[in-house]
Amino acid sequence: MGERTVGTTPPRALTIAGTDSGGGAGVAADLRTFAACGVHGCVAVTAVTVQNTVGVTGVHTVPPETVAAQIEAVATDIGLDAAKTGMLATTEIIRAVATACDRTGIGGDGPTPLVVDPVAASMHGDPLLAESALDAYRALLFPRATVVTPNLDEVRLLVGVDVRDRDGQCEAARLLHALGARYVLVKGGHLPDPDDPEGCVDLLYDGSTFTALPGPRYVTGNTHGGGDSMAAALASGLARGLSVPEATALAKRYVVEAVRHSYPLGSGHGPVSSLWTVRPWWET
Ligand code: PXL
Repeated sequence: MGERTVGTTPPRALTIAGTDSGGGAGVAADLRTFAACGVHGCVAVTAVTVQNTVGVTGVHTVPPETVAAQIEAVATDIGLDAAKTGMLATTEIIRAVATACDRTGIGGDGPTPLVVDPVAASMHGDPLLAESALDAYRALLFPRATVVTPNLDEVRLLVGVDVRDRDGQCEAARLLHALGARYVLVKGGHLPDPDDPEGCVDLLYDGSTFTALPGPRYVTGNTHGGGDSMAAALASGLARGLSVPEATALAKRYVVEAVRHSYPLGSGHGPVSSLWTVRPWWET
């Protein structure tokens, strides 16, 4: 048998996000999602969180220049087909991310699409972002974003709209789009009406057209990491060359299944299963 050449480079995506010691959210969820979507995942760690399924008890931020250096190291060697941001923690880190993105062609007019998931708090309400950093999100990241993916708590913080129904979702999408993102995805997971016949509706807006993405609403407290997985699946679709509407529709299908396969863990909120597509290799 002669020598054989093996392997072709898969699509490459970068997550710029924090770690979760409980393994449910942040970098762990993003890397699992990239893997499930057939994408090679790179990582720029922004913060280390001390947490379990009950809550976050500590946050240790990474120096902004180290965050920027991670982004530049992978962009200049490995190359990137898409990037996403998760927990960015402080104004200084947001500023460093914006500068590094500009240098490496991520977001804005650059060739690499950027998904901005404006993470502000854990599902227990523990803060993951300095309050003073909201201005930096609005001024520095939204104008560079291909898509922003806020949940309704983040919408309230960013544009001051208390969304209760579809009209509120549209109003919030318009205000968020005016901040400069090319697309806005206002997620409906936190909508107050559990009996909506359309289930859990996310709303995509491109500045002129609204697209509703309905999906079933499952009764579970185990949705930790759901938003991260949605944004990472969306980035994976973009890395594979899909349009934003196509990638969003696929990400919605993916995350619905991740929630359906969510599981209990510890004594608090368990995670969605971002590897629901994957079987242990010995069973394949
Ligand atoms: O799911 C949002 C999120 C993102 N990143 C980190 C988190 C969380 C939620 O807890 O801990 C690191």
